Amino acid sequence: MRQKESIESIATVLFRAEKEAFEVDKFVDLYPELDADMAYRIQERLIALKCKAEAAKVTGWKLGLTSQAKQQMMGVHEPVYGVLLDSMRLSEGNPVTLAPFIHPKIEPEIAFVFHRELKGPGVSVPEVLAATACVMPALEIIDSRYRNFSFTLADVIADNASSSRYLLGEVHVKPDEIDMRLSGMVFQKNGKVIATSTGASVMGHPARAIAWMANKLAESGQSIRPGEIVLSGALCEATSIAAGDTVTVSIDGMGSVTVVFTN
Ligand code: 0L1
Ligand code: MG
Repeated sequence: MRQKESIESIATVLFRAEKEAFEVDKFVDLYPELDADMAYRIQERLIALKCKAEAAKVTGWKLGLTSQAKQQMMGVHEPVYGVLLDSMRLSEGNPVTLAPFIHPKIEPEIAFVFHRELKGPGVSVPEVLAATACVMPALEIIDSRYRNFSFTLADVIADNASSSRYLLGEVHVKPDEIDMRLSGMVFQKNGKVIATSTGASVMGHPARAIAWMANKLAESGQSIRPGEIVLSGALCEATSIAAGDTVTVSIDGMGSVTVVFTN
């Protein structure tokens, strides 16, 4: 009973923090029982609140903490997942106001779109690729609701893996047309290259992150459904954004996607 009440109150605070753009302190100190399993239940409740308030629909999933560096920093050996809603998707070409955000950062990713259900357990990289309709470059805006992006694993899961908004590129590539591990990525801010990497920086292959997620989702009876979009994890560290910034990700063989920020 106490856990149900804790889930409801944490989800409600995180929902309000995003809507009203204020920071909160991490919850683990107040709720010692908060672990990863409970955090995924909070995330489900938070998503239900957002869907109701925004008349939004679930359109896919995102992975976070896919790089070794981030996992080591958090002292964990697994990524995390969050949920994407149609209300989080932005279109390339429209300037994005920073008004709704707390302390946004942006990161480049490879997005997958699925034409077949992926249901664990036992999902492998070849199965992910066989179920993939196409891949494309993506920019994810993350905006943790926690003060100074300071959180534990359970806190960040509850906060829907810091998700906020995302944009997709327009060139859609079939997964058998490229070797994503070797796809070179250039990340630019205001015309300057701020990072480079390849698809292999996401757990050796972005599809490996998605296989992990399909298998993890199976633990709660969920799956990746046909038509869903999945952001497979950051290709380099996220960078902060300010009004006037222009950010572009270009990925070899997949084209690019650009976003401009305003006040
Ligand atoms: O999409 C991400 O990689 C974010 C995962 C959560 C951790 C963070 O906010 O840095
Ligand atoms: Mg991300």
